[in-house]
Amino acid sequence: MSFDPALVSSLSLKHPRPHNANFVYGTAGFRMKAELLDSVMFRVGILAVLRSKKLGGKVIGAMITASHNPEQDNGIKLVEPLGEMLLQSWEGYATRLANAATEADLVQAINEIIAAEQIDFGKLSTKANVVCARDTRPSGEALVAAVKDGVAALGGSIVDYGFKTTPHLHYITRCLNTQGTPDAYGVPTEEGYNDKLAAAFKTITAGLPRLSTLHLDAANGIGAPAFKKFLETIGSEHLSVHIVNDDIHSKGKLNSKCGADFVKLYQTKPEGLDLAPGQRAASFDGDADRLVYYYIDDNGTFKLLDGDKIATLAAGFIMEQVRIAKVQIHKPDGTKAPLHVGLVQTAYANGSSTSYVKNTLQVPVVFTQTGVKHLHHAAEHFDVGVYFEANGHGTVLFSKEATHAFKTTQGSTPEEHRALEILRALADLINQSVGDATSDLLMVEAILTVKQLSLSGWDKAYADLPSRQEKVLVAQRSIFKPINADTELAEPLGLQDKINQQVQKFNKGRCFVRPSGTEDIVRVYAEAETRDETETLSQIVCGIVFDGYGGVGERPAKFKKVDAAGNVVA
Ligand code: G16
Repeated sequence: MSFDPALVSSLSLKHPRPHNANFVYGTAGFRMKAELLDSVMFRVGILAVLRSKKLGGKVIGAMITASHNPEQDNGIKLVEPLGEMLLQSWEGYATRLANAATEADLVQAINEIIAAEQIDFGKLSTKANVVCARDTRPSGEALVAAVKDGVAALGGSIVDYGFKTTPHLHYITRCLNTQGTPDAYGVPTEEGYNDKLAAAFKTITAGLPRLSTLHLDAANGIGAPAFKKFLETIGSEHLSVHIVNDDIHSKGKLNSKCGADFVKLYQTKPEGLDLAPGQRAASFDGDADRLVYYYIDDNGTFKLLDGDKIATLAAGFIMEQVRIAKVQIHKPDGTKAPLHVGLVQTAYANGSSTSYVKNTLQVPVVFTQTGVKHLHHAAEHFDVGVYFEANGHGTVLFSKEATHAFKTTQGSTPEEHRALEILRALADLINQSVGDATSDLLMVEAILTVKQLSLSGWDKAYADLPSRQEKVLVAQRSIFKPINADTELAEPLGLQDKINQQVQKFNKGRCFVRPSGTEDIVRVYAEAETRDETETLSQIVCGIVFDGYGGVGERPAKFKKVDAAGNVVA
């Protein structure tokens, strides 16, 4: 016997599975009301041990967070050794374990995974190693205890890093797995992370005039204390950031009318921040892996610089530095080639941003399903792979060949030396393991400092098409089956035709419907030439979904009603 089923069963009895629950490993792991999660946490602890065993004892991360969701929710996602999200082929195992109906079924599920993955469980030399951390949610402490029980049930060892941002845990996991190797990523602590990013930021901005103070809305989450510590490390002479929404102790404040998701969805400033025209502002989400910027223009209009704008700023800047430094990739056959730059987006990317990337930056764009786990892998195919979701979640990946070229290229002019110095520092500044609000903020601030660019100056690159994202509450979101990188629905049959029929009535109209993988809702995204058209298209499609496909709760009055022929009747 490779593990002790009696120990698994006895510990599992401490974490009973709720009756009638159906758990699914979604866009970013398991995420739901915290009170339903105890058994899931225990079983994910088990899975983390199996994953570590499969990988010969490599460290696996377990992050307990529900990121942008309200405070009563929580969740867990597993982190691969180099900081990526859990391998997708293992998500099915997570779902299988979480739904095992009895202790006997749980033991059977573990045996199935061991057999399917040919894990040499009895091999004593491969001790399983797990690290965990959590955001500031009150439910986190008990849920961490359940994860620890799960790890203990299979004899693994776990180190608890306490309160950390999601990107911290991804960074620490990668550092632990690479230390002592040529790919060593850094010192596996929050201090190590802060030191690494601060040094890179100082290199890029050395000797340049400072930007005005940035007002940072930390969503009343873990990003607040984390960024305060970062500011202590870097020193106010290098970076001026004023943090608001930093109350992590008062109940109910996390992500409430603040944070990146709120600002992006409602296209307005968060509560708790007085924003005057000309001031610069940004928001993190609850676990500090998303970032959006914004300002009020001279006409008093709120202007959002979302993930699309961050991606285009980063891609444009890196390409410029690569051009100045004349960096080329050394191919195995001894020849040299230009760096292959690409951008990865999802269906939520504003149509104007995609046109700008293709036509002005002349960079290829790849579309994936929603979820950074999908974008990350698509970005790995480029030497410089820029990936961002419009919601502000993303990063830039440099291939090994690209970082090697940055290190070995010998510039011959002061401009070339400077561009090389910037590229080398960017490779340290930008988190290579996952989308990271702190690292992204520093990247944006560094670029704006080098270019001495204001937020309105940055915003001028292209004008967003008006867009709207709505949430529709339905009885069963699982009936909505997206295809074609989330741009269309295969099911429910007939719904896509109804959406298409409406979209073609609007100039530059685009609209899609997809079930959220993190919230119990369906998302409706609409885009059109004018704000009014966008609003109308959005409310028509929301009405179609609500009325015909299981809308629950009070029907929002703004949703429009259409007749059988697709004409708006109210
Ligand atoms: C997570 C994922 C993101 C995704 C977001 C919303 O973000 O990591 O990639 O865009 O959920 O997903 P959905 O539309 O399926 O609800 P976070 O910041 O909440 O972890």
